[in-house]
Amino acid sequence: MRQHILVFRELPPDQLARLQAVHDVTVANPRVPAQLPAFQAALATAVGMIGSSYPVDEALLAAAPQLKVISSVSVGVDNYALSALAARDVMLCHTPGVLDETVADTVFALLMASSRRIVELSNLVREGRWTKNIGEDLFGFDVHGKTLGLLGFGRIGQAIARRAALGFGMPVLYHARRAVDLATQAPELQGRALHTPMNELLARADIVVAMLPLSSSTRGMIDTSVFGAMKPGAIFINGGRGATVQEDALLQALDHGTLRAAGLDVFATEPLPMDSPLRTHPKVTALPHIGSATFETRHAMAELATTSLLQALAGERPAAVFDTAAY
Ligand code: 8YV
Repeated sequence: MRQHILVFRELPPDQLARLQAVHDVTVANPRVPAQLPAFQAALATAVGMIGSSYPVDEALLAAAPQLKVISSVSVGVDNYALSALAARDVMLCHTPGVLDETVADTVFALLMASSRRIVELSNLVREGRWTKNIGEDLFGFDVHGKTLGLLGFGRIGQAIARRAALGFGMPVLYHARRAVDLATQAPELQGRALHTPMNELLARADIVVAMLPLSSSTRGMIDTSVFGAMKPGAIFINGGRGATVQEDALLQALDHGTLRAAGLDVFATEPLPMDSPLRTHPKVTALPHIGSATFETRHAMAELATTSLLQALAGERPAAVFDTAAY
């Protein structure tokens, strides 16, 4: 039976065509002012929605009485009112797995760029300021052999640990709600990644990477006490969600020397406001949330999200359903 689907963020044409072949599709991006009326009108009869980067809250759900399934083109689900979805028995699909390696690459690029001051020194050349052999004032810090501390050790955290331990000879410490059974989940990391209490990890890590989802328990958890417990001169990377970090505390740590540098792909407010001190801070390498932003991976995410939506609307159990009832 053809059902009404609302596409609220642009899909690759081949994936849009898969949906249009089976269902009646409205494409309306609420972030584009001219498309907002069409988006709001379509909500009334939408049975399925697919997209990302837009808050789906109680008010929106109240305007979508027919809604049965949302397929998010993201692994993170912090844009969704999870308990409201559970209460309305609206299924939420997401895209875990297909982006792990790409996000891990992004995090490692940030880690290397922050440690070796890549952006700053590339700008020095670009701006014609390379006029003599560089001196100690422009030296960076080695990455290979340094101790990596991971806050969060899910699939992406483990992909980062593989790069660090196997590619850069880095001892890896990780902190997570529970230890991971490496023998079954990541045998290549056995003896190379250690489940470590938070304060010990912070005291020992040369580079701390946050790879945390955003939830009520992680919001603002990286605060002054966390930065204060870090090794003097540590480097901080955030590849998960900006709101897990108290950005004022981060600025303090950067300005008062606890942190040598920070590499940030995510921020509490995105896009980063023009007046954010993080945008121009000399010790910060900032990226516009590009974790998964490659042609291959964004297409793979859209493909998985489209498949999940088609399966759900056909009454099948999609591969990647997020357990909203747990929230
Ligand atoms: C998404 C991400 O592209 O998947 C996630 O959770 O953060 C990114 O891969 C982004 O959420 C889309 O806005």
